[in-house]
Amino acid sequence: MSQYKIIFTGPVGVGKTTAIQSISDVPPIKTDAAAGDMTKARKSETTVAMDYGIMHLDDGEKIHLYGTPGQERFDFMWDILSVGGLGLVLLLDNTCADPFQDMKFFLDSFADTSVAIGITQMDLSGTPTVAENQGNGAQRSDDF
Ligand SMILES: Nc1nc2c(ncn2[C@@H]2O[C@H](COP(=O)(O)OP(=O)(O)OP(=O)(O)O)[C@@H](O)[C@H]2O)c(=O)[nH]1
Ligand SMILES: [Mg+2]
Repeated sequence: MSQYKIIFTGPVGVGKTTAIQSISDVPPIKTDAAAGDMTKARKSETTVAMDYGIMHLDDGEKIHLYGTPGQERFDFMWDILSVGGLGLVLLLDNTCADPFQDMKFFLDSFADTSVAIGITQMDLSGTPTVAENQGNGAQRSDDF
């Protein structure tokens, strides 16, 4: 039986834990703890180690879903979680002042892997548009 690993990453509060919780076929494992710093202004809890879930495909294949912490002070987990990954889902928050800066930062931090980019909070902010996001992501040929 084939098994794959996909890593979800992106800035604090973009929705990594929520995304894995939404698509996992098993109750996800979360490591959220009370946020005690700037993050607290946005939400009460933040991931401190990882999220984990599983998607079962029809042919018996399994996709292991790993979510990183968003806070940069836990970036030592990013490398650990990335080992053996098929690719990366990079989530960007459309309500951020400059989501393209986050895009560049995370693409630089997770070099040498295939990336799919998802934009969250588009219900709260319609800009940048999907086309504008695609234009900025085109700096790496394997994106989108
Ligand atoms: N309105 C709106 N809310 C969203 C969307 N995506 C996620 N959220 C909400 O935004 C919050 C995101 O929280 P988390 O899933 O904990 O974010 P995270 O990326 O895991 O954050 P860290 O672990 O702190 O890095 C949750 O309250 C979600 O319900 C979206 O597209 N629109
Ligand atoms: Mg989280």
